[in-house]
Amino acid sequence: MRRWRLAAGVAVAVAAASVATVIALPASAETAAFTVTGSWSTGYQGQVEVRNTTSSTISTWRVQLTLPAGTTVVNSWNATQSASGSTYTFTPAGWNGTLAAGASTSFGFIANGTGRPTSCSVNGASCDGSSNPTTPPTTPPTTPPATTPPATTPPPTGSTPVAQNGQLRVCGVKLCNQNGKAIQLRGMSTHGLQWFADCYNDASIDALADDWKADLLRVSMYVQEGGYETNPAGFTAQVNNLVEEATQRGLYSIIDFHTLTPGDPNYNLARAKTFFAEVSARHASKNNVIYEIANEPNGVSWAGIKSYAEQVIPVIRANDPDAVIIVGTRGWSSLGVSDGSSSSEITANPVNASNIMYAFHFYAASHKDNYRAEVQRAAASLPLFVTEFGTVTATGGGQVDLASTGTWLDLLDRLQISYANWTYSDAGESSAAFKPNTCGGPTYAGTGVLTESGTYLRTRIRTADNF
Ligand code: IDC
Repeated sequence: MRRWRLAAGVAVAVAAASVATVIALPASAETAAFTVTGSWSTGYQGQVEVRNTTSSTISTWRVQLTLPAGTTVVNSWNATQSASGSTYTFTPAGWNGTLAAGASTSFGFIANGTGRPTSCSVNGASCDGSSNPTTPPTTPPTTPPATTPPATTPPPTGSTPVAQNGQLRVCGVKLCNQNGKAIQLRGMSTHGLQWFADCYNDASIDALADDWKADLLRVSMYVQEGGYETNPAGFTAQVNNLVEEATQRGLYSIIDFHTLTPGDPNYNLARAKTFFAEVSARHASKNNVIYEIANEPNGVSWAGIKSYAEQVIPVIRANDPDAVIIVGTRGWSSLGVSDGSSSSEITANPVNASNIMYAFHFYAASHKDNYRAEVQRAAASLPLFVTEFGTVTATGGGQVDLASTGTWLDLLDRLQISYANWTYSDAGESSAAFKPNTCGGPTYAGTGVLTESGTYLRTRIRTADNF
């Protein structure tokens, strides 16, 4: 068997956002090198490059890393990941198993905790350079600049939502696929990544794609409440990783800049520009990324929201000119209704940009006929996207109102308005799709792990798409 070696970063302290390659690689074998591509006080982003330095093609690879107590892998991309205790096994994602002579591939992961791998193996062989005294150390490869993004996921193939629909665009008041056909996307929103990162892993996102047959994952990155503002590099990496996870499965992904308190998005204008410049550069070549620039503006006028949008949209467009961008609306994205206003203020003074949609959010137990009437009216003149809704009250808890939810979803289906449900998480609140304490796995598919709300949404979302 060919011998693989992994250079593991066991003893290297890495500064935030720096890149460090750690152990020397053998000169003539397949190799794998571990680097830390970003770190923060509570975790880091790791990357492993697998290289075939032999003279013949190899067809698969398997890397195992053991992490010290207190550090866990929360998600990974460009590899299939499984865990047994503290040992994490990474095998090809499906498209990156075969490596021609001299070729390489890389996969990445997010670790919660700061402990670097304590041991590693490749195809079952030890990969600790020190265990093989016959292997001479070599010079570490040149450190790439910190801004070099990890390999991004190639375009999807097959019958996934993205394979079928490709790059979306706004056509009149509808969302259209690459063939100009009006379509509806149905999916789920994450909860706050600062709280529920453990809910988003290979197996749970597999369940969303394969068992729920969803089209869409909304990646909800709070800005306050312990979110982005506390660790921009870490949260940006987390969002990027989840977009890669969605991309690997042919799902559309909404990048939600989850402003909530304070409600004026202009408070976060500088952060939004920085964040969207980074994520749009990273995902520019993808056809499945939708940008949602402000979750729920509140306590701010439509003019203030419009001004914010007209400063953030060009930042995204500079990198990713053809992506659909969604603008939040007044009164917690209620089209103004929760502020005693209406969508008329938007139609009278729309955002000066093309290929954009407007967000509408509802919580079925709180928002009923007058909100539905406004959505129906607005949908005639504004492209709408329900980027968030709950089956419960606006608190995210309380009674699940399936009657109102059903009426809402029937309306959205009829109007072909896309939607994402709050939340794909095991939060201890009735809006969560998973029962409390189920995100640790191992089971995410089926209804055994689901709440009343999750069971209902899975049933709705699983029905056939009309693409
Ligand atoms: C809620 C969460 C809850 C959290 C709270 C404050 O469900 O666990 O404590 O936010 O961050 C929204 C927001 C969304 C809210 C949700 C339910 O976009 O962040 O999540 N909601 O209250 N708008 C209307 C309702």
